[in-house]
Amino acid sequence: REESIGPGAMILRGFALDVGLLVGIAAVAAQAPFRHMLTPGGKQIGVEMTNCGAFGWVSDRRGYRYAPRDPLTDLPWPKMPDLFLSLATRAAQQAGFSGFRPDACLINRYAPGVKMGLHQDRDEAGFDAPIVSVSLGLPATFQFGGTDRRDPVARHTLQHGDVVVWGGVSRLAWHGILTLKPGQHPETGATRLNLTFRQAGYR
Ligand code: MD5
Ligand code: FE
Repeated sequence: REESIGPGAMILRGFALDVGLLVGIAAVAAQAPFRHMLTPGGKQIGVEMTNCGAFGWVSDRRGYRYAPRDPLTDLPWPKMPDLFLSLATRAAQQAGFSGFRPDACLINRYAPGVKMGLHQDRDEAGFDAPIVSVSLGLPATFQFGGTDRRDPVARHTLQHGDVVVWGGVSRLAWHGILTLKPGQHPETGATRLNLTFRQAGYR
């Protein structure tokens, strides 16, 4: 159940069905709650976010960056659960990227009506390592373009348990999530969760 969707990009359908992932997310969120961050322009981001691992992605009026501490509590982000690390490493391996060692896991929470506009992930220190993304809960339509903003965009539905690995030139592809449709998922309720594993590379 592998689908290549572009150069270096692969969907592993149903690779992440372990309920331990949801337990892990709940444990992380108990220490570092989901929150709406602010864009540098001062607008609230619709997706609610938290992080685990050595570094977490943060956004505020000063910009986008990776930070070792949660700005809400000034504590280090919660440790990345072993299950998260092993799942991300195995997924990368399966897609042909050995030696993936994520130091950052961003957890995105979508409610119906929420989207993530087209963007590139460029806040990491390097782009050689892939990004591994895990979808849980309600399905979403993923938009996947090229490295140029004007390149054509393909759409893929991501379901509960799907993992996508983005490496090679796809690492810098433009991408986004269309507005989440209302629904109920037996394991997450009216919610989509996404785990995004990265080598942020700050040391
Ligand atoms: C999500 N998250 O489902 C999406 C999809 C993010 C983000 O985009 O930045 O948190 S993860 C898909 C992704 C991640 C990194 C690179 C690429 C896609 N890509 O190059 O296409 O919440
Ligand atoms: Fe992204």
